[in-house]
Amino acid sequence: MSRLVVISNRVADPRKTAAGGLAVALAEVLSNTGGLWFGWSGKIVPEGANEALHTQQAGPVKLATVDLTQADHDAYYLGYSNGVLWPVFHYRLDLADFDAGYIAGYRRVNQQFARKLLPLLRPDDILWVHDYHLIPLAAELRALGCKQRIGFFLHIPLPPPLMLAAIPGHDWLVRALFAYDLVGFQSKADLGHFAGYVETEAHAQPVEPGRWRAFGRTVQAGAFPIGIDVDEFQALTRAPEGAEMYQRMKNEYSRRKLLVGVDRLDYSKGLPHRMRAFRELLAKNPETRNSATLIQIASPSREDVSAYNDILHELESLCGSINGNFGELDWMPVRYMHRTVARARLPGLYRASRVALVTPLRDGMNLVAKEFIAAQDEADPGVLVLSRFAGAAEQMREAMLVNPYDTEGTAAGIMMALQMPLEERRNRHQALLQTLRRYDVHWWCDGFLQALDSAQAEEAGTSWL
Ligand code: GDG
Repeated sequence: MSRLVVISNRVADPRKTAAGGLAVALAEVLSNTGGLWFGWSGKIVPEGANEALHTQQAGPVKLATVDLTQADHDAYYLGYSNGVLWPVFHYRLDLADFDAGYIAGYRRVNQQFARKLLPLLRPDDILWVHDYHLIPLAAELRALGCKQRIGFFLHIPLPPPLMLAAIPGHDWLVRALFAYDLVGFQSKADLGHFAGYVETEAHAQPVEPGRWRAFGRTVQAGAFPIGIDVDEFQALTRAPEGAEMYQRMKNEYSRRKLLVGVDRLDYSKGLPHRMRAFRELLAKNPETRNSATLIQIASPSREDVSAYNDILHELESLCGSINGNFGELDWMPVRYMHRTVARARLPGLYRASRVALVTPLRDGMNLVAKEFIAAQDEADPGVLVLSRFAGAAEQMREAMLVNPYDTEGTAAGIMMALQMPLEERRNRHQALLQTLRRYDVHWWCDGFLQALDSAQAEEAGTSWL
């Protein structure tokens, strides 16, 4: 059997729990198959001291990491990945900083990754590259003679063609995708944007369904919506820490309905919009005052990117004003935490909540929506209020779908969720759980790897860069 090699910006020890969607999913995949996981160590070292390769065996998985210099980190990670690709791919052209130096650093780090990874590869390895930090990695590997199968999965959305075309060098970026044997997206909408872009901007021809020809090469692309490990998450819900958290929350909120939000503090997650909708709910429905509490966990993220500081201040000011205006001596409407909560405690919190607010302005998928459904008590389940702009909305049609830009509409959706009769809650939950089970993380992983395995071998002799 071929060995699986996973490459992503950050590498996490699969024996420990992680807080990011991608890390959680990849740890899961690799602990099942074994293999090699390659990426950045998370360390920044002085110029000239970044040649070392660190390796470590973590159960069945070998971890291999490299360090970055400050200049590389600033240009590749903060600059191009999180200052250009993240905002534009989340439809925020206004937040993008198209500094010309960033792309050079992005390309440089992808070249370094390719050069350091190549000697570790075996001829029959299958490579799976993850996310926007590493789009040109296959092209760099191919330029060095790598012949192995390489797949790419984009965890974040792909924007519509004209928005993608706003990125200086966008054609280079998309051309780089054609060095992969398979490109996977989270949703049909993202796949549609890819097809739209390559057909209009690159004059690509669809050669068969899901396969395009351009730049002298063909590429297979498909939608592979990521899922969670439902059994593992439910076991976490029943485990002592999950059960204890559930009981504590149930006791504390016995007279009130609990609403919950769990997000990285990121402008794509729509947190200020969510707070405005919650304020609208309290203002328009006096019966919710003193009877509904929103716990919002906003785990710290990318604090060295300036747009993240702005969102932090906006959110803090909104939470403060809601509590100031509506709070009473024995009740605060919002409990806001700018901290990371231990993973073992999340399922209990989800299960004790009547409503989850998952209202991103744009999101590749959103795993919190799926975790919330998995953690519910089937006899008395809570309701998921879900943004139609989360990739998850394509699959989770029985959630209470809302438009987060519409404050009144979202507040009305939250109100309906709070008042939803038991039978309707059960019916919706049952349908959602069934989909969640069918399209879980194993389905995602197996589906992608099988498609990669059968993706047609490519002609040699293409010039990559
Ligand atoms: C990217 C895409 C896509 C959050 N706060 C805490 C915590 N979390 C965990 C959640 C969940 C994960 O982090 C977040 O996953 P999401 O999917 O919601 O979002 P991103 O991090 O933006 O992930 C996303 C995903 O990749 C996978 O493809 O779905 O669209 O943006 O698992 O539970 N975990 C702990 N403490 C926290 O405070 N322990």
